[in-house]
Amino acid sequence: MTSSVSRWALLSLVLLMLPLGAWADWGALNMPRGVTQISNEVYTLHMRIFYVCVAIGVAVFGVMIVSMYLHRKSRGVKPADFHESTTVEIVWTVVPLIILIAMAIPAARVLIKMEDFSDSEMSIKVTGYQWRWQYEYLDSGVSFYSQLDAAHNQARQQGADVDLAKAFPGTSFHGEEDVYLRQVDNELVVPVGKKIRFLHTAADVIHSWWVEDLAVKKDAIPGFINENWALIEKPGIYRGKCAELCGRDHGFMPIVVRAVPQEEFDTWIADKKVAMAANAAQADRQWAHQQLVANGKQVYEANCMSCHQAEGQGIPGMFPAIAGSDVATGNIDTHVDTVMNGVAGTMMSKFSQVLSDADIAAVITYQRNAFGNDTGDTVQPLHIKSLRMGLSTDKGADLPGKVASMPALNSNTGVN
Ligand code: HEC
Ligand SMILES: [Cu+2]
Repeated sequence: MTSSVSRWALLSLVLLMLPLGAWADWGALNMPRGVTQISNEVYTLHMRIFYVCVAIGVAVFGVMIVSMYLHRKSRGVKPADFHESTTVEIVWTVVPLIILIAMAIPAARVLIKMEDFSDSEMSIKVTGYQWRWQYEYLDSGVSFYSQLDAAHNQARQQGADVDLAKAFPGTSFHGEEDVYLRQVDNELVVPVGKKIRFLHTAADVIHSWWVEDLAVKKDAIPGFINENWALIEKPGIYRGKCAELCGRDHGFMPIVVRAVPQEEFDTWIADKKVAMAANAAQADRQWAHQQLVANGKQVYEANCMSCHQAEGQGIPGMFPAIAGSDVATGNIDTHVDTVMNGVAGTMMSKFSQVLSDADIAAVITYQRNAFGNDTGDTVQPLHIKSLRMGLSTDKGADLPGKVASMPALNSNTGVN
């Protein structure tokens, strides 16, 4: 008898200790502290309120358990039959009220700080698309798109838990295996020590820009502009994700913020401007067919392959094949229109805003000459540029002087 009791006690002790294992990972379970002053204040507030809740929980359940134990039937306790106690009612109204007010004051203080956009030193407009982010540095005019890194995107097509090294023996993930599906092609680079105002909106459905370490999370709603700000003190890479169920691939629009010292940021912005100008200029010259095909292959792999597949074979019933496609081997205008404007109501999205003229021309030329589509056709970037400007195509060829003075168009590649 004694031994069975002690065995039972030992077992309970072991069971009680099991959750201790979880303590080791408490940091991963809890809200992160983050790297901004606000994120630290949010964290402190969260912990304070958490401890208040724990204290209330312990007090309420403690009283309940103790009174149930002391007044249990087997002890022969007679139930009291009193009604209405004004004192008790006043106490249990006033005490929670005081606790609520005591919690609301610091909470309101932090919330007001979070909504204070005064004195921001730079603004970045963040637009959500299915499934990429557009970043526009309003102070310098630099703008680009950021989407799931192509290598990661390819890997996920093979299944969510592939061994990256095995799946792509030749591909280098730059040691990024541990950030599988959280890597982007173009990072959002920002300076440390500057109050940055973010303006959030979306171009299709509702997205939500969420970077935990910055304590920044705002819905991006078409037709609305939401504000947010962050002042990052420590250089580093901070990762986030779209926190809205924004469509089939909503899990694949990661966010990567790289905070760098001011001088490094200035160099980066300057390089970005040069690259954007170079990109815009590329639309004004005639390209060799082979060059377009070569560039088009890269654009295809980064932007189209996830649906239309590596050999252009598509996925029957979901994504049409490009190999032998009527569109990719037929009328060029239809092909251009499909890529630039998408097909409404399908997964084929509009690429005119996402890709540069040079990239659109290249990918169309590639599709018309790859996968056995031997049309021999060439589509020049100037053709796309003219279309975009509402000019008739055949005049495009003698317009380089005119178009060169137009504002630079957004571009995605060549700017890394
Ligand atoms: C998210 C998936 C997806 C991506 C990415 C995508 N497409 Fe599509 N694409 C589709 C779907 C779906 C259709 C069929 C639309 C329809 O129903 O007409 C399509 C149709 C097409 C067609 C017409 C094919 C035919 O024979 O009907 C072309 C050409 C095309 N896409 C080119 C591209 C190019 C170029 C890119 C990359 C810049 C691209 N697509 C990226 C999903 C995608
Ligand atoms: Cu989204």
